[in-house]
Amino acid sequence: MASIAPRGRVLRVASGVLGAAAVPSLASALPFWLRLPENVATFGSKIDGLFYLILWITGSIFVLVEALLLFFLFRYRHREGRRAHYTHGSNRLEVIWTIVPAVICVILALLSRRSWAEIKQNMPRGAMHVEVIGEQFSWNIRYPGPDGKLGTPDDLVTLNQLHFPVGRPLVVELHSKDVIHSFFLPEFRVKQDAVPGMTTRIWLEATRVGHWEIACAELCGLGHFRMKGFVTVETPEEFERWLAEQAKENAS
Ligand SMILES: [Cu+2]
Repeated sequence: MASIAPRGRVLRVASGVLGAAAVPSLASALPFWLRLPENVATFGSKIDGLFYLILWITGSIFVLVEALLLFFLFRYRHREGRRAHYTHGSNRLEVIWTIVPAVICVILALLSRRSWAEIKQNMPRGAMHVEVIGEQFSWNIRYPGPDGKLGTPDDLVTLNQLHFPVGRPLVVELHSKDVIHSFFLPEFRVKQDAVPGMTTRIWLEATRVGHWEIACAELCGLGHFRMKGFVTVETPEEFERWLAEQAKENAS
């Protein structure tokens, strides 16, 4: 039996493959409808690298399998006088096509482990916190008021307007009032379910100022199509000014 390469070597080889997949020329070789939208998240390139790697692996297998299917359809088509014969299959082939995908899945899991921990498990320090509550069919966004703390009487609430400063991480505490929604910011590579009765924390950080949209990516009812919000990333000064305006409006 062939010896199994040490884990370090497997990871090095796999990292090389991942690096190659992240090369923009490979991504730009895809037709425009297969390319991802612009990335404005600090961790976005890591997700894109994994995404393109998986797309190339699954895409190549798909093309190979479909080509073989067409080939066998043609090669063994019905012909007068040709008799079909019974075959049980091949145990060796069964083992190979079970083990190869399993190994690919394990390599992908090892490759994405560090990014998963960084993006999904460890919340950054010094982040601004907001609370986002999905409800049929809008996003309620709660900001800490002048005391800088969430969950106090001076909190500010906006409807469908998520503002935050560039260059500082934002932690979103996600809730839902009614059914499952999905907080989707394509340009920030964020898509997270908002589940009733649960608090889910996610974080993101913008690389530039700009305006983008929030979508709901979970079919949540008849008005799902109009459950849209807006993201505004601005300079810290502009953000403070906007927050002060909101506080004034809330007070009046
Ligand atoms: Cu929804």
